[in-house]
Amino acid sequence: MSVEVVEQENGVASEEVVSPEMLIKHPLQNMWSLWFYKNDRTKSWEENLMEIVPFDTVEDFWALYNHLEVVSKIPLGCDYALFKHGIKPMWEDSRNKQGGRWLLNIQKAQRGTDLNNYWLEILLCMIGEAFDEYSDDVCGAVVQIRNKGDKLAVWTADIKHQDAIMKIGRTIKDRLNLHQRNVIGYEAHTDTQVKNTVKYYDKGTMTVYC
Ligand code: MGP
Repeated sequence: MSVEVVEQENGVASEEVVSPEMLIKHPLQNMWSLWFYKNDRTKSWEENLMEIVPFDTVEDFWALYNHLEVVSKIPLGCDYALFKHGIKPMWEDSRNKQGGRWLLNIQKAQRGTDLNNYWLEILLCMIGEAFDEYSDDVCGAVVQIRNKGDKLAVWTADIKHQDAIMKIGRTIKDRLNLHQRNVIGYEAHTDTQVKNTVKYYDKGTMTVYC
């Protein structure tokens, strides 16, 4: 127990007993940053990318999450991204350069039903380090609101780390409890930049081709 001095309405200071749990926030293993991509055609892609705020406790995560618009309500063409603090949500960052992403295409009808839950579950997987010994391979996650269909992606550090990639992909699939119709595929950022070539593919049981 600790004692905190509080000032009462009449201006008189008095002491109140506060339990330690009320004072200590619960630390996360990593510090994370939330980013917003604003779809402003007068600016370059990089200029549209804004870091909102870093956080490293459970309480600060929820304060931020509850303060923000849910993803299904942000404007078309915009993104949210959550990355480990210090990694920018872009291909060019040195910690993304060798990597790729698990990509989940969301059907239009799912924006109103599944998208917010999927994004929250991915956020919780990330800050909760749900990928066991492979959590270090996770760089971040992105959700994109698009007319042609929304997209969710988890970015990993290295396309050569096949065990990490498969564990991360399976965990996403399990935690999101994906419908059979939601197929996820892994692609290298170098391929995304020139146009999508899927390297690992999920067909019920996740099989690999590359
Ligand atoms: P996008 O926003 O990831 O997907 O990329 P969208 O809008 O669905 O378009 P599509 O091309 O996948 O059909 C759109 C464009 O944003 C890309 O073609 C790039 O010009 C730019 N862009 C996206 N990312 C993730 C990056 C990045 O990491 N770095 C740079 N320099 N440009 C990027």
